[in-house]
Amino acid sequence: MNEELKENGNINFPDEEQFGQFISQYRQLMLLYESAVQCVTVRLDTIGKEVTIREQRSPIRTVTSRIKEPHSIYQKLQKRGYPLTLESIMEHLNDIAGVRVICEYLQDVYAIRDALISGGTIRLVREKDYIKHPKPNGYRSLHMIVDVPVMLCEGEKYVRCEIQIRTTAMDSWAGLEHNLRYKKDRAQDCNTDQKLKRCASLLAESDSLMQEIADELGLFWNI
Ligand code: 0O2
Repeated sequence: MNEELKENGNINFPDEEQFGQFISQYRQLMLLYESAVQCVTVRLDTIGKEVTIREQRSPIRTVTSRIKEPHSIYQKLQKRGYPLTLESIMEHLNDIAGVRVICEYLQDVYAIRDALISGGTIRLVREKDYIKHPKPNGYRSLHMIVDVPVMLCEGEKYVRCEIQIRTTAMDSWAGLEHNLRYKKDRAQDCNTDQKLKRCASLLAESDSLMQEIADELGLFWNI
């Protein structure tokens, strides 16, 4: 972060002490986001284990998480015209803490979503359903913005976190597209974009068929 700020040079700190204070507060803020990620991953772990005991299968393939890098924080704030301050980070960015859940079937996506917010500890703030409403490029995933309780010495604090839930098929597409296209400065290429979109449709068809098979076998669960 220090280097980032010095490089970009868009914050003027009157002295080293104030700069040091900013860095210390930034670290505390990131600790909050790390704790939020832990809270979500622990809940997901429990959901996975509960369903495995009941249904003899785990609906969750993998859970990954990340805290947004300082340069990405800076770029996103700058792109949207917000100042690089701690208040601005908290107010304007929902995805400093990010958790991605990869699951087996389409129905698992929504069952995991429901299980996460059942009980009310994790509070749903907003949802973007790019599965029911895919992005024009073919991107599919369920995005949840949630508030997660984090216990601090001075008491409980709710911290924002983004959870992306998708099937393995959606994830394989998103991974490749992320490398090829997303935020890449390559020249627009209609042919590539159309092919990528076609791949997304084929994978979506496969997800629907796999769900049909799961339905026929009665692989349904909810919490
Ligand atoms: P990165 O590099 O993955 O970290 P918001 O402020 O939440 O309303 P935002 O941030 O545009 O607006 O949210 P949105 O649309 O929910 O997308 C957030 C994240 O979803 C992205 O994070 C990507 O991880 C993923 N995503 C969205 N669209 C696409 C896409 O077209 N292709 C791929 N591969 N991933 C996508 P970041 O921070 O933009 O990027």
